[in-house]
Amino acid sequence: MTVRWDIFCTVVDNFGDIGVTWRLARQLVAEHQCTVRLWVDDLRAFERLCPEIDVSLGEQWQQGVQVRHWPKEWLPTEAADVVIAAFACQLPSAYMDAMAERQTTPLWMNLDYLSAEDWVVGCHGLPSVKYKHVQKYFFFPGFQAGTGGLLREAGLLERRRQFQQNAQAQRIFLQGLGVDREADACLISLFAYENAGLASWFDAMAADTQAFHVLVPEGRVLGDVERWLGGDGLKVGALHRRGALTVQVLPFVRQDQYDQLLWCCDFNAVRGEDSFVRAQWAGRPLLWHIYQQEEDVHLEKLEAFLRLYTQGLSPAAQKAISGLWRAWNAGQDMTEHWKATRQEQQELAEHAQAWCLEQASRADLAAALVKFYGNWI
Ligand code: TRH
Repeated sequence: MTVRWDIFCTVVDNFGDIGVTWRLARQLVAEHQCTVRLWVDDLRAFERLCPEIDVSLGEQWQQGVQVRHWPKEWLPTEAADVVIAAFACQLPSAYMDAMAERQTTPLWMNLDYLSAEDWVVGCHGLPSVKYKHVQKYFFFPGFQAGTGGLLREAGLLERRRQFQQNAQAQRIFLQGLGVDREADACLISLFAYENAGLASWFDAMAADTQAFHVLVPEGRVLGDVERWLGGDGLKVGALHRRGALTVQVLPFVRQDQYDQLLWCCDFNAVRGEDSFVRAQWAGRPLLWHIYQQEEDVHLEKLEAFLRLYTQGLSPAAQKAISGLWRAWNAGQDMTEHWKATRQEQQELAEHAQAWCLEQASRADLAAALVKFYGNWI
């Protein structure tokens, strides 16, 4: 008998909530033979990542996952064996009753936000609140032993390695997006929130002797890019050249294509949670724009990650990458930090590979969830 899972996702903003839950749902089906319903309240956000989604349907199958539109008026539904509330979303009260009424009590978990902070290890797997006799548990993704790990599909790194070794496959992929890569240009992807530091970073690249080609998928940072270009209307595909820098806006691609984009690039600027993890699996140096939270709590998360990530780097490389990330997240001048990062690029590139392998030596998040359930029953 397959285990039935219900994953609940409310799209708060952006694409991280649906990005993470969609990835998890597919993996549970493909690799663990689970039966998965994914309840999503905003199918339009989902459609951006997976264009096959029909936003008019209450129920549809996508890649083996039963996708359910989470209606405002909840209809009576039988609870599953395992229930995941992603990012502390509130389940419908009638569904919680259904959980409590089940003959076999389901395992109820909150899939939390990703953080490298130390306290995560102590809290992962602990009981949280109870509804009637149904106990909820905290499940924390993370980078350290003792956490729930990171989402990583089976064979991902092998697929990535093959793609990165295949210049022809990369060329075809990029051409499909309208990108012609010049042989000596450093290719950079840029996915970020609005950022006041962008102009100084672009200035630094434009003034360099090395050529840069920055690919910007449509999104929130485009306003800053447009301002830097002097109000040149940005059209998808068009090339904008300033000195050594070429800027090109890309369409927002489907989620699996975004991986390939990261794999093609020498350096990836990413944000939030899911793209941040995917850039790590790309094995290339990265720049993280963390999701801003009230009272600057995100800055502690940034520092916690930097502490882990920069271990083993030379002091110069450590200083360069930490300085770059801090400046980017404060919207400050990037010029000197970018220069320093360029100087350390060889070491940072090797380090990105080593970090990726170290993280991949741990159990992935889907496997850890399945194991948690196995231990629990
Ligand atoms: O969109 P985000 O900023 O999401 C954020 C964060 O997850 C944040 O932690 C959370 O609190 C907030 O949402 C609500 O960044 P993230 O997490 O990287 O998600 C983006 C998703 O979009 C990811 O799955 C990759 C995908 N993507 C594509 O599919 N195609 C694209 O072209 C791009 C640029 C991204």
